[in-house]
Amino acid sequence: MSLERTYAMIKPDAVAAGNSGKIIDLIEKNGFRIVAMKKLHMTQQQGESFYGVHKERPFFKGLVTFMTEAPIVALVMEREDAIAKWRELMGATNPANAAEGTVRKLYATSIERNAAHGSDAPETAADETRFFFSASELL
Ligand code: IDP
Ligand code: MG
Repeated sequence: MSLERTYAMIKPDAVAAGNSGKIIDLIEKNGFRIVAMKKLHMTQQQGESFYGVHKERPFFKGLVTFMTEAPIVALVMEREDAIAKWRELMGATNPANAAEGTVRKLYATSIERNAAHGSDAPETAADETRFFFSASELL
């Protein structure tokens, strides 16, 4: 058993609705240790680059507009099996399919405005962490 880190975001919809604190509480109650956290407003360039893997998808433009409309909370967090456990706690991308008690079931309002982001693999977790945090900010 070893500790793993993942990168998470509380998306603009959930921050604007005043749900950041409740989501951070869920994160801590589920055994994650917060390694780094900051609130920031993504630029258009950051949004396009962060979601570059989706640039050919029909929802890309709307997704970048959404993610840059207002501040997000960016987090790095640690526990055993953190990547899979955070994706489980977030719930399905479409809140209509998200399990009871998950972040997206509780706080998402659509497949786009779905409250949270989580890395999907160790490589993306490392890349996404580096995208927003310097090594000295990981505590
Ligand atoms: P994930 O966030 O559950 O990993 P991805 O497929 O990586 O889901 O999609 C990234 C983000 O793009 C989603 O969280 C959501 O905000 C948005 N998105 C995904 N699919 C759709 C869609 O069909 N319509 C609109 N937005 C979408
Ligand atoms: Mg994804």
